[in-house]
Amino acid sequence: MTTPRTLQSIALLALVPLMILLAAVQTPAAAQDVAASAVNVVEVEAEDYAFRMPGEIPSGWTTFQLTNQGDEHHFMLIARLPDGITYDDYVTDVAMSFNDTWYGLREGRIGPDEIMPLLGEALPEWSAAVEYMGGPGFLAPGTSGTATMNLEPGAYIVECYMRTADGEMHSMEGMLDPLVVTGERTGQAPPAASLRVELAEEGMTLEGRPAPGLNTFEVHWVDHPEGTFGHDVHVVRLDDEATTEDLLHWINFFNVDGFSEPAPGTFVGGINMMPAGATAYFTADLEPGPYLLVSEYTGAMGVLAEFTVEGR
Ligand SMILES: [Cu+2]
Repeated sequence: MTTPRTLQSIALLALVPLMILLAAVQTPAAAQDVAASAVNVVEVEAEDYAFRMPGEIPSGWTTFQLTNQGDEHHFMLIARLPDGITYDDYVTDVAMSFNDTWYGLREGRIGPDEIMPLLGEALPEWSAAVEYMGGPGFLAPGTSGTATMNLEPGAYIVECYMRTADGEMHSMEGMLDPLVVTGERTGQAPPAASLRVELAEEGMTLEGRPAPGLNTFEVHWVDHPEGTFGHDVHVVRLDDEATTEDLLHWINFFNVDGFSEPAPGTFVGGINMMPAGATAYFTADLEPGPYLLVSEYTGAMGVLAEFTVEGR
């Protein structure tokens, strides 16, 4: 499959400031696991526009089960804040700066090539040390999926930045919440996976054959494309009339008509970006038929893979 060249958008370079310290996964804390085989599932309900979830969870391997009870697609990006930085700092200094920049783009006051310099001036230095740590990817209304990541204790935020029909980011409408990860350990082991996705600068690969029903994907971030925000991965079944180009246009945040309903297909699972070197997991419930794996980040070629689920 060919990725349209038109999608090598320089606009996506805008997010470089936040990429700089998407570095190694942190060294595990010394705390003892409380129960070697426990499964720690954090149930999260997404509505238009709010997350319903606990405000405090243990650390270690954690499975987030996101169920979309709204009428729009939602996702849940998790990010660890640098030491000493609070939720309020993030809202005021990062989320609002992005929102101002988004308004400028949406209203035609700035072009995509102006975003990076503007954000570079607007964002505080500490924003480069925010660590994006996964979370369930896009899920269509009525669907549910999990993402499993190894989280260290700390102050986190969760957010969804899909956009409403009026062009407001869901994060600004209520889908931006604090989350505390405590020193207590979950004791959960990483799940078994029959499929493996590698996300690298040169593209995305899928090993294994997805089957009808629930599939567990292991995802490994080899590296992120230079000068980009970084990869995530989402499973989507395209609508009959939609093309791959429609999908890549929609999933580029800096296309003003993207990231909002109607989506060009049904997203059924995925995981948001993580640091290079990280490994994490997501599940997707699949029916027979053709699917695409797509990364939100379209600043580099080749971030697509396709597969077909054969009938039983
Ligand atoms: Cu949302």
